[in-house]
Amino acid sequence: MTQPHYDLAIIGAGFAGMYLLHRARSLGLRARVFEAGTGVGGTWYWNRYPGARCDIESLQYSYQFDPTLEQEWQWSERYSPQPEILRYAEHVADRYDLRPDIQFDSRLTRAALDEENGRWTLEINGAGAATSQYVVMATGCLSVPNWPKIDGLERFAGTVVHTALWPHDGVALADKRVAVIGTGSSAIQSIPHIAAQARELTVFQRTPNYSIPAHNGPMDKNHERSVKAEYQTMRARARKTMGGIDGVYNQQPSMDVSAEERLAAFEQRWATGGLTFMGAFGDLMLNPDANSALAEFVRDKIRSAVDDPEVAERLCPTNIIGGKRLCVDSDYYATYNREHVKLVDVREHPIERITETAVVAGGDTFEIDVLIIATGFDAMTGALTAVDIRGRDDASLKERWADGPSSYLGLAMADFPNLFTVTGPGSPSVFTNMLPTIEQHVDWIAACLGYMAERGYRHIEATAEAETAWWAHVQEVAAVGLKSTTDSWYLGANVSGKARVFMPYYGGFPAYCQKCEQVAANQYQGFRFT
Ligand code: NA7
Repeated sequence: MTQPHYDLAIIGAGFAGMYLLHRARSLGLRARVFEAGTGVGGTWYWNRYPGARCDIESLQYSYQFDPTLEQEWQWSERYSPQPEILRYAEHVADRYDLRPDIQFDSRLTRAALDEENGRWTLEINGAGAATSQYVVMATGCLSVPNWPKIDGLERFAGTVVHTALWPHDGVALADKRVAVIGTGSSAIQSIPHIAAQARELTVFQRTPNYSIPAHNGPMDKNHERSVKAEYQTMRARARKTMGGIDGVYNQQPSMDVSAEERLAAFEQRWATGGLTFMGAFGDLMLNPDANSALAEFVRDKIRSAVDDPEVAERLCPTNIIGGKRLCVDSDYYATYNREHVKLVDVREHPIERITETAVVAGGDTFEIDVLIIATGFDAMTGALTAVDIRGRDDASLKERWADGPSSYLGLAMADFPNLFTVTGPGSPSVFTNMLPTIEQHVDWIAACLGYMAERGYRHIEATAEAETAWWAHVQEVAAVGLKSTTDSWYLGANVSGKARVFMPYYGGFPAYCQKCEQVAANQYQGFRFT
């Protein structure tokens, strides 16, 4: 049977894949999206755990390519919950009639370059399915769940769920004895909701995290009106910030002001809530003393929120604040004041094994009905190395990245012609508001494909020199300040056996955009066309 041939195969129907399909149509390309799930939405399709919501305000975490969509869509809360973001994704799919070109239940398992005709051969769900001139991996930065290696996990006879693979029909938690392993953002968002339903909740914590209150609530209609009245101005302001998030960022070093002034600024940020907390001063991620003053401020907040001083101390992080991604919560710390909620520090009481009915840690047996795994993701590279990608001379991307990834601009790799990544390693991605970042990448790729079509070019490939130079710059920038001094998933430190290499670009969204624009303006400098 002859396989269909496409100009462009897009892998993933999250926000990146959907927007790229929309752009591809406007370029007249025959595009097909292959999506592993049964619906659109990517992250918001998979992560359905209770309490899942965006940690960036919805008026900012939304598409800006269509001003009519921007104006018409109404968010109900400051930080929208997962079901609403998923509805938004579904609305976008319908509004731009994307579904006819999206193939669901279709996981890309292999993509191999056919060097003779310069096409990619794609295997979907393990079988040959299509060929395509271009392939764009719109597979997300946090899409491959990381499972802990715990003796006996497969023996547990109750319900086991990973937060990132939450069943569509939910998990029965009411009156159950529940355990959560992990205290990252997913756990911190879900724990108050789980506690509200469970009979007993035991949280197994390896490293405490810093979490800032969301102060979430219904959308303030006046605020919405004022943002929408000047939406483009706000978006333009956001693009000039390091993280692509509009907000007030004070550049003044905290060590230049008195302790009282510092405290007042921290208090004011705490009252505002959210990720711009770190924007209180300019030196918080540069100067260890500044960072430790802020960390102590948050620890004091934890101590005042949690009644039992021992539990409070266990919840207090001691590492750099902002080293790992900051969490944004609603009532996380106060949840530990509830009688039926227990916190187990697995550094003191390591999880020994899981039996058919219990978690055994530190010699104690915790009988449970439901085990919730909130241990995060094989971040940034996981979804790319999960596919057997074969480039020039059968080069395997997975093998090439065994000692850590390397990429030109997080967009393309040498020896993998006509293959692009959206928000790949080496792009600012997870340090930014993902929606504008995705749009910037998609716009860049679309412009590049348009440029090639106009000139009759059929192949584009990053040069090894450009890739090496960019990656050296990514590493050089990562070493600035305190960010890379903490074990985190930015470094691959959360996955056992994964190479420790700092993966996202830490030079900021504006510098990155400027570089991408320069590359395009200089006839795609660092790329080779044929
Ligand atoms: P994260 O932030 O990677 O958190 C995972 C948590 O699971 C973290 O507390 C880990 O502790 C813990 N973990 C991982 N493996 C184990 C084992 N084996 N035993 C005990 N605890 C473990 O993932 P999330 O899903 O919460 O959030 C990911 C991102 O999604 C987040 O940053 C936002 O951007 C949205 P560790 O810190 O590694 O000691």
